[in-house]
Amino acid sequence: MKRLMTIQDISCIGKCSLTVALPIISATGVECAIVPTAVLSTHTQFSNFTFRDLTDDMEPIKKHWKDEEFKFDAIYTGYLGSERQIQIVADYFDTFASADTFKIVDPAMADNGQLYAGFAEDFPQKMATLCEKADIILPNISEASLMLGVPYPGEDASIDEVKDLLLKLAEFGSKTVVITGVELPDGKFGFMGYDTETKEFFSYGTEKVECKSHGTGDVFASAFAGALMNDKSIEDALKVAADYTCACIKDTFEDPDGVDYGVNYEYQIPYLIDRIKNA
Ligand code: PXL
Repeated sequence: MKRLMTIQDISCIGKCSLTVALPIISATGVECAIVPTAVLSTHTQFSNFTFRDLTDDMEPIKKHWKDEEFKFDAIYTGYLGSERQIQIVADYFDTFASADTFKIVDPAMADNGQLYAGFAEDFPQKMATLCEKADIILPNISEASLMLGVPYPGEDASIDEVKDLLLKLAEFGSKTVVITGVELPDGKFGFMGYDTETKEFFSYGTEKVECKSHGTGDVFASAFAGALMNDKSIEDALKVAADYTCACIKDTFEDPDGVDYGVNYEYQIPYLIDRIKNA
């Protein structure tokens, strides 16, 4: 069985970060090792959330795993709990990534042009240094523009604006750069990417469901990681992730009991597995 390490927070209620990454990645038949960066009572969309920073636990976990000589097929990072963690996560990459380890950085820190509560203004520039170590980065439009220090073009950024962001992100050095949450022609909604080796742009969209929720970026990145570890190509794994995320959003939208703080990723796990195994 492949083994993936994911480094992100535990939002105890919120259907994001580790509470979606662990079940989704495990369901795809991949061992999911976790490094929690912080424990929050809820994600930061709620008011009055508790926050316990776990930065001080990350070095000892790394040391123990190094002593045990654990190996990983992929490392996937998401929401980090402090600026100091950026260097620690970079050290995780240096310690555990071999030439065959696929490194995914989702710089989860902003939406709608705004940093999530608690991050200092210079956090995106620091996160950009972590992106330099990744094989693929998966920012949304807000995270891309904040890391680049350019004006936020809005959620309805044009294709040319997104291409411009991708070319600038490519200078960080990842082989593949992807921006999620992009409005595509014909009313579709999805991702646009750039392959720095072929120098080609690519994109894929699903129907747009008028419902935006926290955690969809984490659902997308987790499904991508799981599909990739099941030997899908990068582009196919991204498409599976987009279709699965759309199915989760639709499911939530149509569910009278759906919550407004996260999506019904649970009900759609059979669809994800079917996509990975059969298409
Ligand atoms: O990536 C979503 C996310 C993850 N972790 C925390 C968050 C959010 C989004 O708001 O607040 C703590």
